Amino acid sequence: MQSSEQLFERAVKRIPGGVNSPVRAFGPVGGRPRFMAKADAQKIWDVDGKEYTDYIGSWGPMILGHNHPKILDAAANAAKSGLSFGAATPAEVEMAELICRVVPSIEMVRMVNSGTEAVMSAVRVARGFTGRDKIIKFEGCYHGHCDSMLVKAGSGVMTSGIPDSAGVPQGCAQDTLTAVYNQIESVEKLFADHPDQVAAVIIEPVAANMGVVPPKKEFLQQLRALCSKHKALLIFDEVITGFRMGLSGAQGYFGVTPDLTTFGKIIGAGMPVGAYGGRRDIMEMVSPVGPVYQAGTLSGNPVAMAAGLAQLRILEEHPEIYQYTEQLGRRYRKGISEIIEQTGAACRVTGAGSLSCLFFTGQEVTDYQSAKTSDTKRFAAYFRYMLENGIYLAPSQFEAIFFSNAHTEADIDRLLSLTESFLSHE
Ligand code: KE4
Repeated sequence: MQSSEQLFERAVKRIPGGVNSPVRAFGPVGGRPRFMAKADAQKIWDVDGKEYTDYIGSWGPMILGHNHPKILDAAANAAKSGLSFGAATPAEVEMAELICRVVPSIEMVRMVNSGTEAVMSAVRVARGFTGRDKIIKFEGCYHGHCDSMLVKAGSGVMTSGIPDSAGVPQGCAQDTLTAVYNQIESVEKLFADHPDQVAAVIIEPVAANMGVVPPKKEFLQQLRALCSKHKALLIFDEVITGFRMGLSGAQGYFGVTPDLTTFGKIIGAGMPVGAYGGRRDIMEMVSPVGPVYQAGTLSGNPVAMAAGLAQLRILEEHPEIYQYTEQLGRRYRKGISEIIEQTGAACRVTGAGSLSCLFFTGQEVTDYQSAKTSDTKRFAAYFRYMLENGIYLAPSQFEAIFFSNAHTEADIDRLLSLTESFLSHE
């Protein structure tokens, strides 16, 4: 097999940046991406045969680790009966019933093929249900790449959004308003400035795309109350937190009930799956029952459903997995706090459950602006040091560390000792 170098030389000629998703390109950390050949449990091997402990886990889906035998068997057996029919199948009913059983806020759910598709559809349903156009999102939260979510805060004078990507028309961006994470006042102001115009507020209940920024105490509860007061829908984007913070996700962990929820990642166990769901009266707006159109050739794909169901059934049968993965997260955060104390390093550690982040800044991180005070050059040096020592972290300061049921306490302790070595000598 060719080396990562050789493969990358070929890839860049035929794929933009040589990758099929930008974050994989190692842009912020320098060097060239490793091309991966195989993974198992908490390990991953590149095409050059180098072994790493994997703390990306495909960006969240691998909460049970890679190659769980029951998941592989389920997908393989389903594949033998046919890869896709474009017709209703029993597995889709099983999946819908399971999600509705374990996530109390969800009375109906529609399967799609990615988190982006789930968010795009949920936003459309919210607009169709309320008859309103504006959506409030939070600076630093990422909700996939649909046009209305690729919008950043307008300059101080502008309250409506400005495109955060070429190709997003102002006509679209202007209906997306941006608030500040953990600052309820910023949301109150947007509602006041746009009375009866806001269809929904969408939030990552634990922000994990600006590094990991948990919600301040009561913030989610305040957001819930504000949406109810203004008759706007509250959308929890649980593409990362869903089935990771617990069976009923962050909404169960924090005890806050959204009107709509989006899922991805874990519900597909590594196969392309997304979903959106919520209150029955809202979801019955969706075609073919209601006037909001949404469709997909491979939605509810039988192989993807089989893999996702296998993973969710294991999580439902073994909820102790959540105590274990949270304990790994706490072990990591406690260890890092002690290392920061001992070394005096200008770092902050954040996290919730099995999600964590090491910020290379001395400031407390509570939102996007404070996250951006991180020294990304220091992070890049840390990333390269860890990679050389067989630790595969997200190649960006503004992502998460994902702990899984396959990681061990010894893995965490090695992650901590290597981090201490780096911070002691940087
Ligand atoms: P996908 O379309 O990538 O399946 O999901 C989009 C999405 C939606 N909502 C949240 C909260 C998300 O984190 C994501 C995607 N997460 C990134 C990682 N931070 C995916 C990795 C990538 O873009 O390659």
